[in-house]
Amino acid sequence: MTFVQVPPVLGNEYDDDVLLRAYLRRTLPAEVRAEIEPALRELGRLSGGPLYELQQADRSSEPVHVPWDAWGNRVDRVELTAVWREAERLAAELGVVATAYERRHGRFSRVHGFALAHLFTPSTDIYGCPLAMTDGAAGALLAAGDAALIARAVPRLTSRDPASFWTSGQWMTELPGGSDVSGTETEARRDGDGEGATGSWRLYGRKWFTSAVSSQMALALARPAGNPAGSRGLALFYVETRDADGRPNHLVVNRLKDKLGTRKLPTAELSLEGVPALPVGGLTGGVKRIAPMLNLTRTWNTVTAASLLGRGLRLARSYAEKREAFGRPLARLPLHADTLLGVEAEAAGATLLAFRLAESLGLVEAGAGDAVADGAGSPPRDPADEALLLRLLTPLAKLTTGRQAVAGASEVVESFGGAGYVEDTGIPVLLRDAQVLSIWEGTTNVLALDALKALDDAGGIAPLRREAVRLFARVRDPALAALCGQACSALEGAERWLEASAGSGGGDAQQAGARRLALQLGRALELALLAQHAQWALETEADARPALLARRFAAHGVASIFQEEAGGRSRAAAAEQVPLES
Ligand code: MFK
Repeated sequence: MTFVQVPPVLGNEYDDDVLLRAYLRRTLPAEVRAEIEPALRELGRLSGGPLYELQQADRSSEPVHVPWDAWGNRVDRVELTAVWREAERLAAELGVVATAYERRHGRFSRVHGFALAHLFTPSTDIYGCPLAMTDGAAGALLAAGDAALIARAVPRLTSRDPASFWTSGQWMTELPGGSDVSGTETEARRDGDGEGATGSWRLYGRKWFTSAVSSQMALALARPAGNPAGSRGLALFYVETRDADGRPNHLVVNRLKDKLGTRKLPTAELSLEGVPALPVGGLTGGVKRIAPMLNLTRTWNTVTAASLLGRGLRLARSYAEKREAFGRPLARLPLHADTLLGVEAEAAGATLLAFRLAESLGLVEAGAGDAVADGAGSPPRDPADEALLLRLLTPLAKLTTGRQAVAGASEVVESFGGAGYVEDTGIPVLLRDAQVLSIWEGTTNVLALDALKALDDAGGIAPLRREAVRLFARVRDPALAALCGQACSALEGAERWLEASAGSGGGDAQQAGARRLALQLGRALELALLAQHAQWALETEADARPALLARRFAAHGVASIFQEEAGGRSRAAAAEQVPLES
């Protein structure tokens, strides 16, 4: 019989996610884990089974923009793919967004919500994008404190009933810029009576990238007529995309974007032709008011990067177990096994950082201290310090994991050989979709600059140093302690560089090094988290694999900045190593 290849298969995506399960055993109180585990396991079954099958069967379909109906009416309908229609219903029923707002498990509610998202996202064709926006919109509206807007939108955004569940879009990017929104041309004009921030407004302008146009509402940046130029003159507005009769609400969908990846996601170009809008929180300071949304979507981006890496890895391992070459399954070929170990180490670092970010968000939102600590015996966390840490972790985690996802997805595709390059295996999409994670919601460079600002506000890296000390507190294994030393050197090197570059005027030199500084901080944190987790796994479960992953991650390198660039006198202690992303 002619030889045929065996396709990769997935099992229960929760049961097979060894790291996620170990992390939850380590960090969640037993009663919380017992309560949430059945739903996670059921989602794991769906994600590795029926949803994955539907995703493969629906592989080549894409959303369709229907501008006109048969009778000449402008309808701007977007017909979604089968996976997206299913994902919309399931996301509501499973409470992928709602969980964090219901707070049934206090400070653990964010870890719970993101564990759901982690399992849900890889099998739903980037439906995580509207969910991220929905979470972000609920967060931004709650932070702005407008009672009427909160009452209208938040119950819908956090509903578990598919019939009343709303998703939100985010309308920022315009032709003058996506990273730099200061040139925003959309104008807000007062509509009828009202003074100050009260009363209705209408928006006029063109939005160049809006995600996702199928949403029922959006938060948009616009410049109230008469406001000054620049980003300070922008305000944040709430809009509903359809009128009471379900027609486009004074907006036109010009076209859907023809993108490299995330092709199931209907990203649109819009013309706003007097969309009714309500100011969120005031008539200036729009960037500051949309920041909670940006930070939440960046957190989703981080979790998604870890999820896609894990999914790619499980597919690659499944294939490697069965595909034979040179007389053995690929998994038994030392070089193939070593290559996948490298991806696993990066995925593990990304996953632990993503969930540390989720922990931090949960702690800050619950306004709680951390009396129980994290199961690894580390000292408790101080709530005030946690808020500073969260502000720093958000851009660092997003940019670090975004680059890891792209590099890791490329390696996964390559591990399939030619099959990974052929569309109907369903593998190439992993790489195409991963590429967006380092672009949208702030590119690596924009987030590196955001991290610089956050470091400035926090007075330096002290919150990160305190976190590292906390993580290292119980690491006793000599090999793991050496890794902690490497992470520590990288943090100290970063600190010296920051001080030296500030001392020599900051400015261009600091900006030029910002990306490498941020990656060094992000990777140092990942290494510290890997070492902490590995110590716990050795002691509690006699499992040596996390220690192997930590060593492998460290061997890829952590440091990437040099003191000389900032005018400093000494080289960063660990700067001789080149990081994976360079
Ligand atoms: C499944 C995955 C989910 C992801 C789905 C995503 C799909 C969405 C498609 C898109 O990509 S939408 C477009 C995304 N666009 C961006 O993310 C914008 C990227 N650019 C930035 O983030 C720039 O840093 C920024 C536009 C915010 C800079 O604008 P400005 O006007 O120069 O802001 P500035 O002066 O730095 O900050 C203004 C205020 O906001 C300051 O506060 P003060 O007024 O009190 O000084 C800042 O501290 C505050 N701020 C800015 N960024 C913040 C923040 N506060 C907290 N967190 C932040 N991240």
